[in-house]
Amino acid sequence: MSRILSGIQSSGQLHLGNYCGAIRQFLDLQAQGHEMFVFVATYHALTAMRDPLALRASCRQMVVDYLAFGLDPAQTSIYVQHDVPEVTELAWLLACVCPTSLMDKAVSYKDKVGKGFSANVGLYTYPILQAADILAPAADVVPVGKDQVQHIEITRDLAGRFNSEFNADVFKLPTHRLAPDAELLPGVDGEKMSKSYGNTIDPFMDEKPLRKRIMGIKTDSKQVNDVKDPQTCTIFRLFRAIAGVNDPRTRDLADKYLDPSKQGPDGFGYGHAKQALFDLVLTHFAEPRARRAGLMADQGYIDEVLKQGAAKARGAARITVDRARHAVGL
Ligand code: AQP
Repeated sequence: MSRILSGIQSSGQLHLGNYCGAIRQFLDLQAQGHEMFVFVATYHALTAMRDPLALRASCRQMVVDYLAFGLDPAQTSIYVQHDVPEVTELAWLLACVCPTSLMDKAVSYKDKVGKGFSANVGLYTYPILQAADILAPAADVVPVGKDQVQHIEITRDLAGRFNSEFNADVFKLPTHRLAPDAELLPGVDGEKMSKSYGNTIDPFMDEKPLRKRIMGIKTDSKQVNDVKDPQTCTIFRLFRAIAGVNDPRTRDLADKYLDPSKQGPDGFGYGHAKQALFDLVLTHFAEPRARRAGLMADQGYIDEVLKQGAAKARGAARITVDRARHAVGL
């Protein structure tokens, strides 16, 4: 059995990209019986957020949503990043072996600055903090979406450099795990679905706004009787990511793109595809949607989950940080 670690930034509401890229993997790995650490990355969110109330609310909501999706605190330690100060201590030790050229190569920093995010030092060095998140509890495997693979490579690089520069065997090198059929999910505008780009679909939305959101997905101007390309269509890509590549519903939808008469004499348009996606989201997330309301009403339970999760994460992290301090001569 492996030790698994992953986290999501509390920079907004969880979305279908986070679910397909990360959360679904957490659930699979939990079902396989691995030891799990899943956290809310509040300090990472702070690289961009300037609204304390929104940060606090998003952090709390993310914990509720982890539980609603089916993370089980009996097997998965759920915690918030700022409750484990050992991680930020470790980040400094790692920063001291990190060449600036390694940060210069990180594409997510360039992407975010390119999209108008403030070019602050926290954002620039965020892969170092992410490395500390992973190395502190000595994780073996990090489930991520495609956009995060480079950061796991940076983590391995920093762990190897530290071990070699201090001639000590402090860190084991983790590996990343991509979701089967992993792809970067597009948002309603066709760009990467991202909390901070305003293009997300939230699987917990009430039905009416959810429908409006899905009906607003950008498409080309092909008409009901035109042949359409499923591979380049945002609606189809979202449907396939949720239902699965080999699911008969996905194959049926692809068939209708390629032969609109399969829907009936009136053809098959993007409106039909959007309706199919809306129905799929409601069925696929029926249980989490139902569980969420009960969890929101039980804040005492959420506090207890976080307390226990932080205690477990701190215990594991302290061992690593003490070894790292000893290795550097502190
Ligand atoms: N569009 C996506 N498709 C597939 N996987 C995705 N992930 C995020 N967006 C997609 C995966 O979700 C996990 C947590 O991501 P994160 O919130 O920590 O960082 P992020 O990738 O920067 O996510 P966002 O939504 O884009 O947040 P903001 O806007 O705040 O930067 C990761 O495993 C990620 O791969």
